[in-house]
Amino acid sequence: MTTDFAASPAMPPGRPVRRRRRLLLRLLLGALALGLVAVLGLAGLATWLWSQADMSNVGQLRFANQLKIPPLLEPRLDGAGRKVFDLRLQAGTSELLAGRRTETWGANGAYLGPTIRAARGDRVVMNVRNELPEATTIHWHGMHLPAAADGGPHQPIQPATTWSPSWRIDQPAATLWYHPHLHERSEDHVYRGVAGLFLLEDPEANSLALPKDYGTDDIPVILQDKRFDEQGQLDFGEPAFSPIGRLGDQLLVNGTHDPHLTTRHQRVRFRLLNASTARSYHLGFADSRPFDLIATDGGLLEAPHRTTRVPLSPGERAEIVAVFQPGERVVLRSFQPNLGLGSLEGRFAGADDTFDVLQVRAGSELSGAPPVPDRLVVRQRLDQAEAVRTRRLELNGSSRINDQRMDLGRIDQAVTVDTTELWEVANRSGNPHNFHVHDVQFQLIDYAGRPPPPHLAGWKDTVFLPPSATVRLLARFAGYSDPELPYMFHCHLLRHEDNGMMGQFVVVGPGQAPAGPPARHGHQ
Ligand SMILES: [Cu+2]
Repeated sequence: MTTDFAASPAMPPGRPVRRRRRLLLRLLLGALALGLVAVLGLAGLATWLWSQADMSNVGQLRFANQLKIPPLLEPRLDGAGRKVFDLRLQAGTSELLAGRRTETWGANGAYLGPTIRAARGDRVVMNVRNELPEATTIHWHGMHLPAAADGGPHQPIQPATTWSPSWRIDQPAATLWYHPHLHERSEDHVYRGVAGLFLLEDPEANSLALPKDYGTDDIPVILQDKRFDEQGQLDFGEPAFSPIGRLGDQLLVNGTHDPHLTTRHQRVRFRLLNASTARSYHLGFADSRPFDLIATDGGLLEAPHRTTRVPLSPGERAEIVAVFQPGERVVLRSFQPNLGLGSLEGRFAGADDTFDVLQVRAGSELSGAPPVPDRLVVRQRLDQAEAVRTRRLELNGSSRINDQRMDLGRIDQAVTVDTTELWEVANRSGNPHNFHVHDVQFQLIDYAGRPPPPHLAGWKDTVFLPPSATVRLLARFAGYSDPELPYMFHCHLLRHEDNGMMGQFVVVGPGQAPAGPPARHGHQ
């Protein structure tokens, strides 16, 4: 090094080597200082992002607003004795935050939609009129129905047109819901506000001593997180590094910000629906009082499960019954959800977030109600020995199943009608996912190698899958076959679904083949 230096003809006289060394030392120190500044800057940025990633409204609410209850949609009977429900999808403005008008979408109103209620055996007709500025769909989440009525990406409803599917309700009492499912647009349309409950009743459930007076002691709790910009409009941006899409820092319950519920009932049933696009919740009361979990996605459990917490990933439902004392106030809260992630990824996926959901204000006198029965329903058990086929589905990255992105023109699986199948679903990524199948309710054989815990032991249509977890489920594909029109299976974290983490299956008659690639009319 010094040799080269000494050889340089441009060197001034004197002590070039020492001067050169001094210069090098200064450069080195300068570089070190710059590096230190950069490292500190990055650390500062990382710390800032870290601190920003932790979201909570705990301690910030006054519970100032009475909880809104979505109205029940009254059907009319047509000449054939069918119950006809009219839904009108529309854009409008809503006062989601006090004093602000936010542009939103809804059904029969500017935000969310009415609660639909039907009973087992009813024949229903759903008239879905699209007054929105773009095509969308309405999918009946959790419903057993013909593929043509399913409302997936193959049934787009163009603006200013009406879609009128019809089917017969043929499944147990349950808390289902409806929401858009347009190809690549589900997250956007649900986030804007199109969603509602679809409650199913049956004689067996009605005969049980459970709170069932809608809006009185049977309370819908539709959970959605939102982010608002400075103008009070829905913010379509998202927090840095989120592996699951948009996460909001404000919570709405039935479209109500900062809500409370006044009750005159000692026992209250809450129908919890996670209608968020990405956020998982971990629900319980702030004082950790026990409550009874009585139902999950597909309906009542065989027996109530006494617990203090219930996890709920996007699309999932849970029904709980809680007991209140006269005059007390207690907060329903979402505690930090266990997403199965490390502390770094978890923080950016909402694992450190806590939200006060709803303050319950019990009146000074409460009308009593009998305790939740020890036994609820007798549930038919699907038998693993009857499974005619095992399918393995691997969730890869944040946009693929079995290494393929969703293609509306490709049928991924063909199932024979009136058979039971075993599906093995494996999360092979470092991201959290959940798995939803259309048309059926399923039963878990095992969850991450263990017997399913009580909250996953009943009928399910959506199940959370932390990284590396595998779940084995049984489903019976009864009744409806259609070699042309597929149903969907997908991740219900809607960004993942929109990115392609979805596949298609047809249910065919015995010996029948799929009718070939479906028309790609769902494409935009
Ligand atoms: Cu996912």
